[in-house]
Amino acid sequence: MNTVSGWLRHKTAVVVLAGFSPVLLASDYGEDHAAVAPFVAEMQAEHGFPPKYVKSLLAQAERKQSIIDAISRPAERVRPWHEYRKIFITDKRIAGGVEFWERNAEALARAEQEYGVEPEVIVAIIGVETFYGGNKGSHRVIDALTTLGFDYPPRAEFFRRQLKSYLVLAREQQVDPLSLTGSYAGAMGFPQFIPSSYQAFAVDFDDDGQVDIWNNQVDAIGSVANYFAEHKWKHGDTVAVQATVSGEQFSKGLTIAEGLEARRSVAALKELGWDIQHELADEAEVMAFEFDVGESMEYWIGLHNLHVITRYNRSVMYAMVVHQLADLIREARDQ
Ligand SMILES: [Ca+2]
Repeated sequence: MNTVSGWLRHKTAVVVLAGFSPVLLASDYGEDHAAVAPFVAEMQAEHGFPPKYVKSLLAQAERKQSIIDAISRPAERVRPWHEYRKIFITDKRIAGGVEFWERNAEALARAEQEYGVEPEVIVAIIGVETFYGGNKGSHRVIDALTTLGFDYPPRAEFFRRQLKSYLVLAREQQVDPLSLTGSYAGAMGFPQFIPSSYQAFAVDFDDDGQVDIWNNQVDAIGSVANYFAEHKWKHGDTVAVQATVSGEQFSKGLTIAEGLEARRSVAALKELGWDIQHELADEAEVMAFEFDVGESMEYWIGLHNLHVITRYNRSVMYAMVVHQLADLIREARDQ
């Protein structure tokens, strides 16, 4: 606790025994927090963690009001595409991508060979997520996951599971779970993997025995590539194509502003008035969406690979930013 009022609000007593110095410091996640005992018991039953060890870790975790505030902040108004795009697609981020690629050319080429994911896609993901590692997040992961898992009821179940994954991965990697940092929601390292994604997809791509997405760019590259491969990325496939629309029916039944839910067959879209200048099978299922580009609207068809990018982050604008940034980095590098 950092403040006097925090001390006063807090239930844990500071015990001062006669003749001894203060022996018990207030802890946010000591045994008087109702969520601690069941969690400790589950970690023992499910993963064989000694209760004493888990208790001592939790007792060193801190409840961060800033984390609760960040996650409960009302959703920003949905920015139109042209504003959203400007945040991520900048000359600086394109140049940074070219540099990151140069620095990691060998690993990126190997990732393309082993996982079938183009270098520019991997670079763009790391560029959008953390500006190539420049902004990996400064919250202690233990604080983020404990605060949200124990003191944020709307998402408690999800974050409790992440906290479990996190303690398990720290044990496997022999790293101190009190030392690692990430975003306020516990997303970690260059690729901002949450612990369950780390466990499912992170790889030791430089073969040094550690799966280190926090400090090792080679492992980060292999891990992003593996994530995409596991979600069935198709090397060389078109990601998205522009379309034109005509008539009054083109948006019928499509929540096209959201994009993701608007999966339709090409044949069905044609009937609604979509004209797609790209060879696509009539039965192909695609995403149809519109983007506000300021003065007008653009109409897009997202193909399989765009859907794969949304598996990284469920937003069609996110996926299109990654896709366009990837192309721009590739162009800048080829010049
Ligand atoms: Ca490694």
